[in-house]
Amino acid sequence: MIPPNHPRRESLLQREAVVEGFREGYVAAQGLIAQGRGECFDYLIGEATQPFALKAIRAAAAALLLAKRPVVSVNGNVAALAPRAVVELAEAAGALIEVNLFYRTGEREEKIAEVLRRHGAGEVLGVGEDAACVIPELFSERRRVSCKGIYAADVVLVPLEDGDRTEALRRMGKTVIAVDLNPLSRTSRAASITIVDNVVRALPALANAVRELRGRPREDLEGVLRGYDNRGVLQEALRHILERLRRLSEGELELVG
Ligand code: PTJ
Repeated sequence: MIPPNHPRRESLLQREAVVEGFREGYVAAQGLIAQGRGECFDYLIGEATQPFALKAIRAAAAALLLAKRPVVSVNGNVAALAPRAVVELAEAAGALIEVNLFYRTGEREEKIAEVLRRHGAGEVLGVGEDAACVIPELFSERRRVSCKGIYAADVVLVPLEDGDRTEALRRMGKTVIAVDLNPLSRTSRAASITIVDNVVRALPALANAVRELRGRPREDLEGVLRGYDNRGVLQEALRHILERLRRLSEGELELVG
């Protein structure tokens, strides 16, 4: 039980959610390590959605609204941390939801689909026989995808993704939106749009941005996308971390929590 006034309550609740998902058998053991890495980067960016993430969120919302076949990909960690946010985002963007796992087992797929359904999802793709199509040149179990989901998608949102698949999806001509707290990861560098933020904050913020931009003329949305520079956004994230560490190290800034 985490006391309501604990200074690190939010972070501890997220950790507990991932551990609980592991105990229930749908978060991979490696997912616990990924969460620890994420916590570390979240510390560095200040555990808040920063301006560089807001830029990426706006571009991602435009890409989702312009998409013909958008898909949200879900793995164990995302199912544990933000199941309701996935469902709300998919509804707002008219996107399909697909389970796609790096450490794939039929049992985990089923359990994740069940978690999503418990949080309001209708159809969940990528489970069992549905993952019958193959992403070329990819050797992890993530190569198996739903033929009517990720395989046919033009825009794929991949929270907590691995670099290989991001690159493979880009080679297939898809727009890849990543959510990754690590601005140095291969995924961050290979994605078309990288939201350097915690999925817990980024997915609801993205759903809001989609609702805000919905109804804007196509040309406006295309303008938002044209003006977006992912390399510049990642450099901004690194400058933010650098400046924050400098201010902390010189006593200009105090940590709260
Ligand atoms: O459920 P599966 O089988 O598909 O496996 C999922 C994991 C996450 C285990 C798998 O994709 C994996 O091994 O990922 P990596 O290579 O550890 O990368 C995870 C990335 O997500 C790292 O760059 C972390 O910094 C980042 N990350 C971790 N937690 C969060 C996060 N980014 C955003 N929000 C988080 N909460």
